[in-house]
Amino acid sequence: MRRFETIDSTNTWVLDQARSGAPEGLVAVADHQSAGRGRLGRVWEAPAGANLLMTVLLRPVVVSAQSLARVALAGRDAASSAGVACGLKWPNDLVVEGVGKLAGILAETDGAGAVAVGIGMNVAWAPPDAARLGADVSRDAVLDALLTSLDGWLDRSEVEASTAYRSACLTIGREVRVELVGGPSFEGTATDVDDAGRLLVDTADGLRTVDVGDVVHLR
Ligand code: BT5
Repeated sequence: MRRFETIDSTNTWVLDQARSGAPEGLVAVADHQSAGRGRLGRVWEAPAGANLLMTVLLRPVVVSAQSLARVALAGRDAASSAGVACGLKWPNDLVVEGVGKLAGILAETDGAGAVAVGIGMNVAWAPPDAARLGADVSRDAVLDALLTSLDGWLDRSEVEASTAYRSACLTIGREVRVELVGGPSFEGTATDVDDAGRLLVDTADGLRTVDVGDVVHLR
């Protein structure tokens, strides 16, 4: 494990290490990121020393959507061990229902079989309308719980992990508004997440499959 006081982005560092042949299981943790990233060029915010910012290198034999699902389940377990119940929101969020986003996950591939899966979890600080674990929660304890749980999820079969992901996913079964990147939005009932990590939405115009986008839970 590599710890950084400050770094641009733990995902960027792990991807660079992956390209140099680093093994599965390499973990980078930072107190602060000067260029923490979300999806689609968005910014991930966290004041220095407040939150959990980490990335793990995986070299999955399975598709990368499964890597994100396993880290999401481990993140949920870690939050639960800190006394906070959360669920998964498609495609990459951990949310506390009625409060807001607790964590975001960013899975990026190096194009050669490695996946850098980063998670930012709000521990002591959260932006307005987001959730956090609490100022008295230890980031190291959350990190330990997450890595221990992740070991367990990585040992599970694809079927077990995707079944667990589906049952923890708050989006499935919900009325949602899907906001496509730079495109129109539409509404429907989210019916499932397929093995490639795509959201299936039943709409008035038939079933739609969403690869990249954001969802708003409506009811
Ligand atoms: C994500 O993107 O949620 C993925 C975030 C991944 C961050 C981790 S930290 C360690 C590793 N290194 C990195 O550089 N990244 C990963 P997305 O779904 O695109 O959501 C981004 C949006 O979430 C932003 O546009 C804000 O609206 C919101 N946001 C930013 N910081 C937040 C925070 N701390 N808590 C809740 N929401 C936040």
